[in-house]
Amino acid sequence: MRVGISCYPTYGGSGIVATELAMALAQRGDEVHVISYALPSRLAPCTPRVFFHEVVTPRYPLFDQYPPYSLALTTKMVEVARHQHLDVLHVHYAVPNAVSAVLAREILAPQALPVVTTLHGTDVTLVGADPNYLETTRWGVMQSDAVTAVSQSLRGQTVEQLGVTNEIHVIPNFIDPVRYEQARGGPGARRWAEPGERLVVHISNFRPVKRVIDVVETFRRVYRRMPSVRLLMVGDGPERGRVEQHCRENGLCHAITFVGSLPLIEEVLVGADLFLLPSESESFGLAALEAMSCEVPVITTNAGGLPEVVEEGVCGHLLPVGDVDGMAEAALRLLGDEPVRRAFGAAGRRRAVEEFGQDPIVGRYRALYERVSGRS
Ligand code: GMT
Repeated sequence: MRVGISCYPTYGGSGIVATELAMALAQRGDEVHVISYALPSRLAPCTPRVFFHEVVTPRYPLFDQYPPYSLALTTKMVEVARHQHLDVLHVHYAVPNAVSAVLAREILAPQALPVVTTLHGTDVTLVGADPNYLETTRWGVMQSDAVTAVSQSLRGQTVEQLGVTNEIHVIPNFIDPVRYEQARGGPGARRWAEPGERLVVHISNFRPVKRVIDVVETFRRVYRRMPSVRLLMVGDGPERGRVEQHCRENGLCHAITFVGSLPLIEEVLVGADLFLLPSESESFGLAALEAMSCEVPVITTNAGGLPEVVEEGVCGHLLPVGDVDGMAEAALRLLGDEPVRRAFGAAGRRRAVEEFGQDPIVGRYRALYERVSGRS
């Protein structure tokens, strides 16, 4: 098939899932055209059968600081669909991608361009439900030929907050098991550790919803009772300055390493002892799944879709949002009991591969493409 995939290229989970899907489809023989305003960070260079199309939004004095990105995106979608003969256009993140895709479909008619929209989380819960975007987001979702959400929790929130009435298929995020097997031989996270140090890792885009101060507060409580522990903070974003300041104020700089954004996340997960994700809300929690797939136990919150990913008491612990004392206690228990910590890690890896392995999940997307394009 010829598949168009539109996504955000940055380090957010939706762009990662879209890019991994593009590469997996291409590996199986499909031709994939990725449409975005920059090259997605996860896209491996020179991947056969994956082609990148950059959305350029020209500036003009009249636009001031508001150039019409959605129109440039729609135009690029039309161009790519027309000249590359796309069978289907799959957009990741509803705002504004679903609206642009539906508009492209209307412009192209009578050429058929079925639109599949995957909802990822903040496109419903924060951005899409904002009154300034609500009507267009709902319209884009309702007009799509098929809609998927990455968890049951997100499906429920979409119905509740956007008021959409069309069918929403739950297709969870996935991991490529091989990727982590390949990293296992190398130093992984240990390259940032002193010999004998235990390593706790956090990965996110440092947005308020991730509650990064809770990461440090949890770690501070652990460090008080276990000084041979180090925190690796991976990623970047608006809260980074505030959290670095918090580390300085609490005299923790020597025990915390800010690594910045990294495209190969397995390189900071393999060899880590624990993963911390104290988010306020999380439709799925791809970073938690990636940690599980690297045999790293997860301590997180029971918010949103996280309980669908992390199994309480089996591969990690789920605590109420803001319960930094509880998270620290859970972390200390696991860090202090190596056989149990290892058993949690192994259970997480098993769950990641069995429930969220790439092949069956990519197959479900493909089946959806065949259905909407009338091939099945
Ligand atoms: O806020 C983020 O983490 C970025 C956002 C995105 O769309 O890039 O992530 C959302 O999509 C991910 C992939 O499906 C999910 O794993 C994240 O849980 C979700 N984030 C939130 O719901 C806050």
